[in-house]
Amino acid sequence: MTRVFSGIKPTGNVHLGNLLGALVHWVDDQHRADSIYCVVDLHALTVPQDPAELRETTVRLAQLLLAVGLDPEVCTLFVQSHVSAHSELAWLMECTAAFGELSRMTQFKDKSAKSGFVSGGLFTYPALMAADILLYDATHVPVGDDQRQHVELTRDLAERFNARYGATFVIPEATYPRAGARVMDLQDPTSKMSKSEDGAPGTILVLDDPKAIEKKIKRAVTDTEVEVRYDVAAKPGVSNLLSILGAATGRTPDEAAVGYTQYGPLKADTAAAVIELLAPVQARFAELAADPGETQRLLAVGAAKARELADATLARARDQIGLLPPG
Ligand code: ATP
Ligand code: LTN
Repeated sequence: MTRVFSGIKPTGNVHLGNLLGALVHWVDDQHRADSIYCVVDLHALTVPQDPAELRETTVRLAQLLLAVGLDPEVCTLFVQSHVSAHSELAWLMECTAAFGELSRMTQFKDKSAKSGFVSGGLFTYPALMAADILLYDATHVPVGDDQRQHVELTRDLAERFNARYGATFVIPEATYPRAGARVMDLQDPTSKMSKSEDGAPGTILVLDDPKAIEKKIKRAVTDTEVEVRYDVAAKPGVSNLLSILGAATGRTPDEAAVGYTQYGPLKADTAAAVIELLAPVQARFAELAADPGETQRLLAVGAAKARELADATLARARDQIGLLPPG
């Protein structure tokens, strides 16, 4: 049986990179495999959060995932902190992980070097992520390339736990989106488009209005040639527009390039395609945002489904490691 699990943090704004690089694949996967998706709010706590803002971002992200096409009748969608087994198994995973291996996580090294306050949670973050995945006997974990090391660690922890205490966990495998699924920043096409403050000119947010999208794409950095062709090394800006246009219209970047001889029409058509791609998502989001009670209800249903699976795995792990049953 194939079971997919993935998570997304409720921080920042969801952008076109998240949508094309991850979320559209989640939507596809839900029809092919038993799929479980999680808004990982506990992971957001590794850096200090404003409480009201965190609550707001968590609901908005869930609404956005529903708007993009995750169907709670088909997949399981829930908020991490609603299923307490995540925190409990995370402790068992922290005690299974070695200090040295957590110290080698490049994301920890990068993030801790950059921030003034380094929480203990930032260090043990990968143990919580391992718990997320292992609780559901996930076989496949769709993630970006930056999460490769964390999924490797999850496999190591599962294997170590199984070897020490007997077969408990399924060993998961990471899956990565197809090459070319990486959306780059419109102003700096050699770095990936990333979450950022509202209004960043290089990032298209899924909830940007058509005017903002047009403006950002019109101002996208290209190059001094005039030829339209897909060549990431020589023409990163134009290639990024072609991959966006291709992804938004179900074509490869090379196919999308056919017929263009100037940058102006390429930009205009890319903007139009992105606006058309996002319009139904934005309309569904507006409906969901108008009825927060319905989102709460759907998340409660998701959490109940998730809890059933997670509690069973947690009970197995508790038993194997020798914790006395509560009776
Ligand atoms: P950021 O660095 O902007 O915070 P992120 O990768 O940390 O982005 P996540 O919430 O961790 O954001 O990402 C959710 C998913 O979106 C991940 O699977 C990630 O690989 C994918 N993703 C993020 N940015 C891009 C991008 N520019 N192109 C394609 N996929 C992306
Ligand atoms: N660490 C991931 C988010 C994440 C996740 C997970 C992804 C938390 N738990 C479990 C897949 C499976 C990130 O920063 N993108």
